[in-house]
Amino acid sequence: MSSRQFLRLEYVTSAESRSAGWHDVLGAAAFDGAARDAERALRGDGIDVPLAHVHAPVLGDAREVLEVWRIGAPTQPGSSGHVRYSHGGDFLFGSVAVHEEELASVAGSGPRTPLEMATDLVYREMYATLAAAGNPTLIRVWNYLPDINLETHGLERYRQFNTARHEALLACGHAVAGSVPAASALGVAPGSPLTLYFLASHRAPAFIENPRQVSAYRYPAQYGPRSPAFSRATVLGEGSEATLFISGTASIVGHRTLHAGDPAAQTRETLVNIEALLEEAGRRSRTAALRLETLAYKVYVRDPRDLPAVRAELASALGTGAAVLYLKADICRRDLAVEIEAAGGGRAAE
Ligand code: 3EB
Repeated sequence: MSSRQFLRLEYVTSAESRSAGWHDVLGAAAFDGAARDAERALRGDGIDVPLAHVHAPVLGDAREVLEVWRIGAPTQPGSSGHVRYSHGGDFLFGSVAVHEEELASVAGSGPRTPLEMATDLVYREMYATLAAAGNPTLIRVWNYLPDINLETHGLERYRQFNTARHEALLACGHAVAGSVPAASALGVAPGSPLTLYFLASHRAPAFIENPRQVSAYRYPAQYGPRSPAFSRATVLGEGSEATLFISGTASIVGHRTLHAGDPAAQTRETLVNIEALLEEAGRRSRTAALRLETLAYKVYVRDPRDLPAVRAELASALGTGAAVLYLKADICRRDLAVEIEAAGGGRAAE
């Protein structure tokens, strides 16, 4: 086994990923219409790599519609329930998708909504996968669900999701505050399945909170009956080997939304939040190598008409060289127009 493994994130086309080879790809996510292409490329090459299909349209002129995670070491695929996963070196990547209608027909669904049942199922299957793999620590989870802001059964669907996630974590014996993974939760195309992908590591990360924000797991009850169980960021490793995972970050200070109706100002506030997380993560992982320019970004924009304003703010903060993928997705609060996540580290710039 090589002495030091790295986790590298790239946004590429499936042709680019194919020419780089699949041998050390731990997992990938495909956006919008890219999934079929990617699936065909993988099958054509006889490759078994977990591929999450995220039903969010790519905005702007990007052709890079595959998010690829490489580890620089061989990987071993597997599956468990609805989860497809790959294990390699210190890392595990998994992908799982479940249609709520699949579960709605289950007899005696009781007091739970279809989304709550789907969330319960995917979280339990994710934790079962991790338990069977020797219990690596969950460091990053991406959650995509349709109609995130729609109210059904008397509760907004994002809040239903939070309720079920919180209860599944407790049921599986996991913390719901403190040592919880970094995460994103976004609304995707109506009719698409609840889709998760996740990264876990046999090395424990540091869990990072933002001093400008109330921890999401301490949000007051006005945001829903169960608080969202995620950390603002996690960081693996130290010094030049640190890899940072920044959760979906928005224009929230304390627990309140700022700049409702002003996407440019929301983008600036979000970048201030990300800089605060970089400073915290740098302190915790003893490095100055984590900088805005060394990260790769996913930017979720609710209304595509806001793209020029959002993009202008990012260009002025990051320059034009940074890797940024823009996606159309609904943010989990109606008054939020934009949400930004990021990942990378010293090695990402290589
Ligand atoms: C926020 O700060 C914005 O529920 O997993 C960001 C990242 C948000 C993750 C989640 C929600 C989640 O509260 C929303």
